[in-house]
Amino acid sequence: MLYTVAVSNAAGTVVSSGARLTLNDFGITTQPVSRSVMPGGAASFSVAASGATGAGYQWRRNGVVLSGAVSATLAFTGVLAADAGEYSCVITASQGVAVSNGALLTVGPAIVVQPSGGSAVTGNSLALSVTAQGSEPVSYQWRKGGVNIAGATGAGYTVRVLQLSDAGTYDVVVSNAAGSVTSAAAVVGVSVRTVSFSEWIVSWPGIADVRPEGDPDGDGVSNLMEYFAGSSPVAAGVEGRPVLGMEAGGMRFLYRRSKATSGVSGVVEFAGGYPDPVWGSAGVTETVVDRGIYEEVTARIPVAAGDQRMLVRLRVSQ
Ligand SMILES: [Ca+2]
Repeated sequence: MLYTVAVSNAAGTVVSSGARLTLNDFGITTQPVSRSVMPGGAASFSVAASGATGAGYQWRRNGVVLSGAVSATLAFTGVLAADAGEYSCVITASQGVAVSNGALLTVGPAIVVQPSGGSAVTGNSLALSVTAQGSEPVSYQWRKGGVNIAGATGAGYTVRVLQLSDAGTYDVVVSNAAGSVTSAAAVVGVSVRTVSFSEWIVSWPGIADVRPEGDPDGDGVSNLMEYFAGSSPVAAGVEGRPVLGMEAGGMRFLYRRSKATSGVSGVVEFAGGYPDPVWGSAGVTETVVDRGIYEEVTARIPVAAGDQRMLVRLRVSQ
């Protein structure tokens, strides 16, 4: 561009000789813009400069030169967690060197190791964990049956004292600024811890009689029967006692079978022929209802025509 100057006064006007002015307006006109993308997605950064002649571009990630990234646009397809970082571009032209602003690539979380469930017995603990990658900070929310678990916001979640109600399907939602991903479901099974009679009976504080046939609470139910039913041998009560009733076609005998036992079995027997009974269990059918820590068993006992008197018992043995 050619500039001249005219100077005037009463005597006349003088026009200067031309002076050439070169405007060095080399500079970045388009800065890269921060992006958020989920793993596997696409993203790009672009720069543009004005007044650049013969510009060359060199992108950097976290200040480190990216080999081969020498275009005005840096494009990603199939973004990985490892791509997260701050990107800037150095533009080199005959007019000088300019460095762009930094732009962040925030990559959403990807789950690298899924949580796995398992089975455990009541009273034990069970640890669930997930391994995820993605731009920090990453947050976690564990769920059971799709419902958030209060306070379960770490990469690991431990159920300390398992109860039957802890059985279920767990997953974890992993989030960061770019988005969220939900883990695979981990199925947790919980079964009742079993204990032998000899371990069980001495676990009652201050128990006076630990024999299977003992009845320290004086409720007419032996220790072995209390063990079988899951009732207390030191607190007299009717909970868990068998109940006998009549129904069409026979008798109904309801009893409780604890799941916490081992090495013990119970058989419903009946006898006619009073007063000289002959015990047997032929024809007895049972239906079982799961009540969590015990099973509720309904035994049906056939009654033959002419049976005037019948005895029914639950025989528990170990
Ligand atoms: Ca008793």
